[in-house]
Amino acid sequence: MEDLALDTLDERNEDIYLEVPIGTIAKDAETGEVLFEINADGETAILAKGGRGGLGNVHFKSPTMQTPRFAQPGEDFEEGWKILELKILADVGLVGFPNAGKSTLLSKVSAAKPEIAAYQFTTFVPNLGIVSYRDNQSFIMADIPGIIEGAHEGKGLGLRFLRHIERNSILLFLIPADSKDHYNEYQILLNELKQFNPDLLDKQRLVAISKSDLLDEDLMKEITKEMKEIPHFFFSSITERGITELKDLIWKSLTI
Ligand SMILES: Nc1nc2c(ncn2[C@@H]2O[C@H](COP(=O)(O)OP(=O)(O)O)[C@@H](O)[C@H]2O)c(=O)[nH]1
Ligand SMILES: [Mg+2]
Repeated sequence: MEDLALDTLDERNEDIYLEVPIGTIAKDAETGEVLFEINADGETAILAKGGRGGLGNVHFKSPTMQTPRFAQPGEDFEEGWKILELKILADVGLVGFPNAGKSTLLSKVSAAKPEIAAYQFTTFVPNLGIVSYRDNQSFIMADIPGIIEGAHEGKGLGLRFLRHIERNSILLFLIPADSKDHYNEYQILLNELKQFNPDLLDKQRLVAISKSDLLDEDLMKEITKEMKEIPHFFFSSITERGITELKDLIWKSLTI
């Protein structure tokens, strides 16, 4: 017992619970060591251990000793920086406004059965699909709910959508053939991502013009001119035109 007169030592703080999404990894910030993962609903783990509380001097008060000058200090607690991060969701995430054709593409290239409709918010949560690729290889594609302009400001459900985008290794932007201004639509999407988290622009990007069955050669040339120097390719989930090339391109991007 030490000669301490700290009533505060008697404080017994409650445990602090942080709620995290499934797929959260806890790491030590200094060493990068993975401490644990939360992979199930309701799972708990200790991020930093608190010491057992001490006993303040009032605890040692007795009839013969009204003002004890000693107290029992609490045990040491753990202190340090930890990182909580979400695991990568998929190899490639589809980015686009509602109706860009994201869900249709995923259903075409994988066994996933996302809802498809000409309705803005068909996809509320990311749908994952395994895309088989040549010689028994595969990659995972995520159909992320459509971004709406102003998503970064928390408009509508946008913010939640943007969080999903953080969790993909490469991003495939879909600009539908019938967009009024393809170049501008791409810039708006980029801007939404940047406003939300500038690091998102460090991710590898592929740009595709979806619903290309709506285009003839002349219109394609026009779009290519419109897109300026931004590399892009055309595909259609309906006619499957360009789908093999699309998979090749994704695979190439994932393996460099
Ligand atoms: N013409 C044509 N329409 C398509 C194509 N892909 C999707 N669509 C249509 O576009 C609408 C929106 O598609 P969806 O996949 O739900 O878009 P999402 O909101 O980006 O997931 C639906 O009516 C689809 O049938 C395509 O390759 N060609
Ligand atoms: Mg959808």
